[in-house]
This record gives sequence, C-alpha cells and structure tokens, in this order.
Amino acid sequence: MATQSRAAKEDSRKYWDEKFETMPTAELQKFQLRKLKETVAWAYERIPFYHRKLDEAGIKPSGIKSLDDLAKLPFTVKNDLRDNYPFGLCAVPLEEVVRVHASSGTTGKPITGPYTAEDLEQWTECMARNLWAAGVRPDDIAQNAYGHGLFTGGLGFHQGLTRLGCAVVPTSSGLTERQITLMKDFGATALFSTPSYALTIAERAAEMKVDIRELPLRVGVFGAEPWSTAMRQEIEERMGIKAHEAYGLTEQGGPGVGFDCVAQDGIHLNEDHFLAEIVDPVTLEPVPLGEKGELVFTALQRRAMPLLRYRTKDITRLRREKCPCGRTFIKMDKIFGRSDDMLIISGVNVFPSQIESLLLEIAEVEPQYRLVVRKKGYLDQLIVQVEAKKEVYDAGPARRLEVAAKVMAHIKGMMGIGVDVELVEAKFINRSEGKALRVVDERPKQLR
Ligand code: DLL
Repeated sequence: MATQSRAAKEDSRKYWDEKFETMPTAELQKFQLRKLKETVAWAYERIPFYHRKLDEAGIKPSGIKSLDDLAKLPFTVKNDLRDNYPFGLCAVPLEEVVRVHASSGTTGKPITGPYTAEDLEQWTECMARNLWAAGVRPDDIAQNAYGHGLFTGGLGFHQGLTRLGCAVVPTSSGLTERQITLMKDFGATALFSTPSYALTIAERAAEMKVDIRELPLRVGVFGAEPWSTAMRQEIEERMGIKAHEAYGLTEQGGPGVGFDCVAQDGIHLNEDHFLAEIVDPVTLEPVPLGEKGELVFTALQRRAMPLLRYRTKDITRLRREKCPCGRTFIKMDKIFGRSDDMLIISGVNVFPSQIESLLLEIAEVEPQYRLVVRKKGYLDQLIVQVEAKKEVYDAGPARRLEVAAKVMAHIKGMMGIGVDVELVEAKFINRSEGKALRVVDERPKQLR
C-alpha cells in the first residue's frame, strides 16, 4: 500500500524537474553561459586536443563573454573521436571514470563515451525527465527492449526507469517471441525500444495471435533512429499505445538529450545540459532560428568527455515557442535524417524518412522498406523496395505492378522525383532488432 500511495502522490507532479524544465529563457541562458564558461575552461585545461584547437583558433576560455561567443569555438567531428580513440578526449584520469559506453558506427574504430559518477547521475536525471514527460510513472511495469551493453539505450533507460521506481524488466533486444510472452505474462505497461523493433514486435505478436492492443501496454518511448510521424501513428495504432520519443547520441552521453511531451510536437532539448545550434552543413555558418541545417551540441555539464560544438550530422530545425506542456526548453523538429543518409536524386535532397511517410499512406504496402541506390550511367537511381500486404502479393504479378505504379506515382507527385519501386514479398526485408538499415548504397565508392 505504501508504494501505491507514493505512486499516487508522484503522479500529480507535472514535471520531473520543474525548476529547469520551466525556467524562463533569459534565466536559462544565464545559466547556460555560466556552464559554458566552466566547460570551455575545463576542456582547455584538461584535454590537450582542445588546448591546441582553441590556441589555433585564437580563443581563450576567458574570451567567452556571451552565448554568441560560442561561434568562435572550433567544431568537433566524429573523426576527432576516432583519432583520439579510446581515451584521448577524456578530461579526467581513468580512476575517476565509472562507465564506458561505445558506439561502433558503420565504419572504422568505435567511438568511446566515458562517464564520471557525476555524469552518470546527470544522465539518469535527464532520462527521468524524458520518461516523466512521456507519462511513465512509478507503478509502470517497464519492458526495456533497447540493446543492453555498449549501446547507451539499454543502460540509459534502465537508470532512468529505476530512478522513477518502475518495475524494470531488462529484456534487452532480440528473442522477439520471448519479448511478447513476457509482455503478456508480466502485464508490461510500458515498452522501450527502437521504433523499428517496436514494429517487429507488433508484427510477430500478430503472427502469434497475440493482440497487443488487448494487453495492459499503454505507452512506449522510442528513439535511436529516424522515424516519421506516420510511423509513430502506425506503432500507436498497432499496439494501442501512446508512442513517445527519445533523442540522443553516444558522443553526448546517449539518450536523454531530447524528448517529446504530451503535445507530441517536436523534441524538447535538455538545455541546461546541452547547448544546441544549427549550422549550414556546407559553410558551417550558424543559420537563423527556425531554419533547417545540421545540429551541433556543446555539452554544458559533462565531466569525463565534454565535447565542444560537436557536429551530429543530424538534420533538423530548432523552434523557440510556447509549448502547451509548459516546458520552456527549446524544441527541435523530428530528425529528418542524417546528412550521411541523405541521397541526392535528380538534384533533390531525399531522406529515407520522407519516403517512409509516403509509403505509410499507401494501404496496400507494409511499413517495411529499404532504399537501394545504384548508378545508371551517370545518374543515381533510387530503388524503393517495399513489402506488399500479403493479399496484394498473392493476387499475382498484374496487381503487384499496379500497386508498384501507384507507389511510384505517389512519390513522384509528392517529391517530384522518379524512383523505381519493387514490390517484394513478406519478410523480404530483414526485421530490425535495433537500428534498422534503411539505405543500401550499391554505387561504386568513388562515385558516391
Ligand atoms: O542512439 C542513443 C539513443 C538510445 C537515443 C536510445 C534514443 C534512444 P547512438 O547509437 O550514438 O546513440 O546514435 C546516435 O542516432 O545522431 C541520430 O542520428 C540517431 N537518433 C537517436 N535518436 C533519434 C531520434 C543513440 N529520436 C544517432 N530520431 C543520432 C532520429 C535519432 N534519430
């Protein structure tokens, strides 16, 4: 009973950390400036790489007088992390490091993310804000199907859920049938995974004749890969839940950088921890607020690896506006995609999530797709491989051609680009247990 009354009391709290989550912007920016000065000094004094970079750029920590001075700082890119692998960018001796996560990426050496005890504590608090905003509460039974291990998703969510006091079930990702059995047996009320894995779970459940909509599951927090609003609605419908969002990256500590709220309209950034900018990915000049470009983060409170002006390659825009939830944190649009996943087809910039939204508008296909890029002469050719609904596929080649033509016309009409569409049979596309592979680039390396 004691637990129940605690849960009921906590339930009435609107925010996890009201002070920061609703802080007036001017006050928040004053706080950011103080933390920025501290962080730049911390990095300059303790990380030889930043000492050199700041000297080369002709800026001393004492030269940071306003938030605008951020633009004087040099950028940090993924290769800087690779070049300094594993601990060259660590600002503290290893005795003070209590955890190391890593992200393998697609090429080359992994990048490492070390944490001090203070970093872990802050990360946990950022995650708790994310979960609270999604409506997760202490009495939830929380199935955590993010990969547990070097990936920051599993442990990041584990910490946040534990802080809230949920009954955490650390299933990790994979073994999908067991996920569904446990979800049913334990009466899980909340699910945490990548969006593509949520779809895999929904699909497998249907095959096992388990209707997730009939189970107690009511909310999910998904992230770690781009997903369209249409995909969110699809997950909500198939599972009968509210699908919320988490955003983050290993280089800035993992999930907990940004989260959505009841409004489900954009992602609030934990601005007391992360200072965000949008820059033009070509000129690297900051763009005006509201314009699309590459997201850049400066960590404001991290101790072990405080990265300055880290280029995420994620494309989005920032908005400072009143949110119905009452939070004052700046909002960013859902990530359109990563600049390295951006395709240029007939001169048009194409992100997989745009194609995804259009596919989800066609009733005859499943939300299982991948984009294959080939060279046709000098031109890039985009082939959209998408699974047909079973009855469509089984209806024979003429029906398949008809649906493929419909998909092609829809993409042409909405995006102005000509693509080839291959309607493939069920399970042709590999099912994701983590981050889905959406783009297969078959162009010779030197021609990309
Ligand atoms: O994916 C951290 C994370 C775990 C976030 C669990 C959310 C939930 P990395 O593996 O380092 O870290 O990958 C970071 O994933 O730069 C984005 O390109 C992408 N990403 C993460 N969250 C989202 C999201 C984790 N909500 C990279 N929407 C980032 C779109 C996302 N892309």
